[in-house]
Amino acid sequence: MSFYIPDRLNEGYGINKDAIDYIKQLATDLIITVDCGITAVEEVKYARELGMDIIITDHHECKEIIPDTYVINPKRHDCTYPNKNLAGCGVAFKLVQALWMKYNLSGFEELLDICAIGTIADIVEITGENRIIVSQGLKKLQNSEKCGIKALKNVAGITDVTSYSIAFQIAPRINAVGRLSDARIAVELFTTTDEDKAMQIAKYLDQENRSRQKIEEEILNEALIMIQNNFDLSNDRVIVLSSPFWHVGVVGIVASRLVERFHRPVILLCEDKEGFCKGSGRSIEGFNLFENLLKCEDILVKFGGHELAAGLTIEKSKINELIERLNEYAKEMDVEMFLPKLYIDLEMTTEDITFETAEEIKN
Ligand SMILES: [Mn+2]
Repeated sequence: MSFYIPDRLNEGYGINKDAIDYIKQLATDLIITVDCGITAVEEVKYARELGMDIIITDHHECKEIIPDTYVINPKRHDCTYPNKNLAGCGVAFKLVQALWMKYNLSGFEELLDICAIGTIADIVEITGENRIIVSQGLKKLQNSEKCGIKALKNVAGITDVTSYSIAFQIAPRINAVGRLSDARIAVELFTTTDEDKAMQIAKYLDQENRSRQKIEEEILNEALIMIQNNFDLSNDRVIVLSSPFWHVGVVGIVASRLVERFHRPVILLCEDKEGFCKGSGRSIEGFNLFENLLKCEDILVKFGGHELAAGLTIEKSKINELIERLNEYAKEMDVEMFLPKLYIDLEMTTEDITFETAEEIKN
C-alpha cells in the first residue's frame, strides 16, 4: 500500500492523468481518494480504462455528473447519510470504520487523533458527529504516544491540546509544507516511529510555517494596494485580483484574510507564463461561490469547491469577464449581505456563566 499526494503547485488539488499514469506504474489495483475526486469524471474513466478500481471519498459539492465508480460523498444528491458536514478526512474515516466493522476488526478509533486534526483543519462545522470526532480525537492527542504528534506539540509549545491549538498551531505547520514544498513529509511525520526523525521533521515544518507567514504578509500587502487602486468598494461587490508573483499555495489564506477585512467574496489568482491563472476564492455567507462559479463554467478551465471556498483555473484574458459576471450576480443580492455579521449562538444570563459551563464548551 502506498500514498500519493498531488503537488499543489504543479498538479493542483485533485486527481490528474499524469498522477494516474504514475500510480499505474506502481502496479496499483485500487485507488482510494481522500478529499478529492468528485468532479474528476474524465480522470476516473481513464484510471478504470487502465484497469484500476477506484473509490472516491470526498466532501466537496457534486456537479450534475459524478464519476462512474464507487463514490462516497455525503453531498451526493442521493446520499441519505445524516452528517452532511463531514470533513474530507471524516469521509475517509467512515470508510475505514465501515470496513473494520464489516470484518470485525478493532482499533479504528486509534485514527481519531489524525481525523480530529483533519476535521478542524478542513474548516467544517464542529457540530453533531464532527464534534464527537473532535472531542474523542482531542483526548487521544492529549496523551498521544505517537512520536510525530509529540514532536509537533513540542515545537509548537503545546501542553494542552484544544481545538484552538489544532486550528492555529498544529494545522498551519502541517499545511505549510503542502503549500510551499512537499506534503509527503507531513505523512512521514505521522507514520514514523523514529523519535529523532520526528523531531527533525517537526522542526522543518516549523521553519516552513515561518516562511509561509512571511509570504502571506507580502501577498496581503500587495493585494491591499491593488484593491485601493483598482476597486471601488462602494460599487464593486466581488474582488478578483491576479499577479504573476504570488504563490499559489498561499493565496487562499490571503483571500480569507481579505474576506474578513472587506466582507465580500475575494478571488486571488496566480498568473503563469502560458497565460493561465490558478488560484483560490473565499466567500461570505449568502454568496455561494461554487454555484456562482458554476454559472461561469463556460469561461473557466477548471474549478471546484464549496459554498464558501473554491479553487479555479482561468485564462488571463477571461478575468475581466469573470469579474463582471460575478459582480452582476452579487448585485442581485441584498446589500445587507455585504455588511459584517456578528454571530451569536445563544443568550446567557450571568447565572449560566459558571466554571462547569466553561469546562463543557472548552474544546
Ligand atoms: Mn476538504
